[in-house]
Amino acid sequence: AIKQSGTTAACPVRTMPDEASCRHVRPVGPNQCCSAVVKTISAPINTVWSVVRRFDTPQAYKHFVKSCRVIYGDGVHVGTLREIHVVSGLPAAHSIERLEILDEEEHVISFSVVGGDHRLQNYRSVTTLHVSPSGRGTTVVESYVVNIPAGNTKEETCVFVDTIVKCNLQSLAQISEGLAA
Ligand code: A9S
Repeated sequence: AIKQSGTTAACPVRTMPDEASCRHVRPVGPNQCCSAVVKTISAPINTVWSVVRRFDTPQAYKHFVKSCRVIYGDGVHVGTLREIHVVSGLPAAHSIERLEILDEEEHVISFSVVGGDHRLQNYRSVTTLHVSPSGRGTTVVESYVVNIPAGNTKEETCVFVDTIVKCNLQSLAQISEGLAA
């Protein structure tokens, strides 16, 4: 359920762990939309984190990313910039992204989109990892806020981005479960 009122919105989803909620609530403007995707992975949190924390190599699990290079910073400090090149067939060729949070203790990573030739202006995501209720796996929560592109509806924008995020988390699960096996 997505609640939106004025310029602030919470994007909690039913399956989100309680301790995740505060990380995934932030301001959403009238021309923006937000959503969150939750995925349970059968691998230890440290294994999943070892893949997710690598701001310099998102192509390790994001299939839409063809290549990535760090263009500013060291890859672990806030303010690091990366340029990704996207596989063909998508409505974009490249994107410039800024590391906003890399919290190794709390397992939080966040980036914002600051440039590129695509239509996802002001995109910002926050990804948090949690030990799953069973104690053996990991629950991943990825939320985002983005401007609604001119000519698109809020629903269209969310469907487009949710699809990409779900693909990324599915691939993250496959890779992490392979590493843990
Ligand atoms: O990379 C992510 O974590 C999430 C998204 C939604 C990335 C989207 C994207 O990289 C494309 C896949 C190229 C789609 C950007 C920034 C814009 C797009 O249009």
